[in-house]
Amino acid sequence: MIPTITAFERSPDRGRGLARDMRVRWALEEVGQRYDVRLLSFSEMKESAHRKLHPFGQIPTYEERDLTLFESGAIILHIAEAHAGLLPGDANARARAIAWMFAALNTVEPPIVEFGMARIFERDKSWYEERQAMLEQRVHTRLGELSSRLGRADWLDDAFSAGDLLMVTVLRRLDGAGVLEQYPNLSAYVARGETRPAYKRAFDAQLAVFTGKPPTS
Ligand SMILES: N[C@@H](CCC(=O)N[C@@H](CS)C(=O)NCC(=O)O)C(=O)O
Repeated sequence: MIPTITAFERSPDRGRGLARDMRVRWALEEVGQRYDVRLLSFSEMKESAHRKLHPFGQIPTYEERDLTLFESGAIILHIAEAHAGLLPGDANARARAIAWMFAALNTVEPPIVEFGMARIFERDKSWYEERQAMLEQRVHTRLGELSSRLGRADWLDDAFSAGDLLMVTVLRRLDGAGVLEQYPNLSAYVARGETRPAYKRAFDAQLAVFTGKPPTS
């Protein structure tokens, strides 16, 4: 049975692959699993029919037979456990890859999201500049640490895993902020993720929703 995910009918990022359905699409493409997409308007996301799938009225969700999931990390963990390709076979390496999934969502994404949200919603506040400097510093702290750990490696723990998939999508949220560029190895890491064929297929598919034109790949 083909799973169904939900995505924005009209993504605020204009198809730049920053909405969180992108990471689920990418995971499905990596494991070679076809999927259907149900598009939702902002008002449909808040209706009770969708809240039965997602208590917070957000995207993405994932439906497969009698299973419904929300939270992109949980969805990707489920996909990675059900298919080969996103988690190593060795038990310890698998546990470390899952630790990187949590690190991406729990340690690196929060300061990046807060920094990004402030740039969108708080620019008109009198305290914007002062607070933004503090938020940017928090992002730099995490990026510096991540950059040191990655060093010259291609991926966070040997082979590409769901941990890298999530980390790349999280770092991409800094697109246009002029921050990631200060860490050449992290910029190269993101670019490495973006050149994966599965990434490109996922990106093209979500962009096609916005442009209304069929995907090129
Ligand atoms: N922690 C959740 C976050 C989900 C989330 O914030 N989704 C955004 C799109 S990327 C959304 O639906 N925003 C609309 C809203 O919150 O009303 C996850 O990783 O799935």
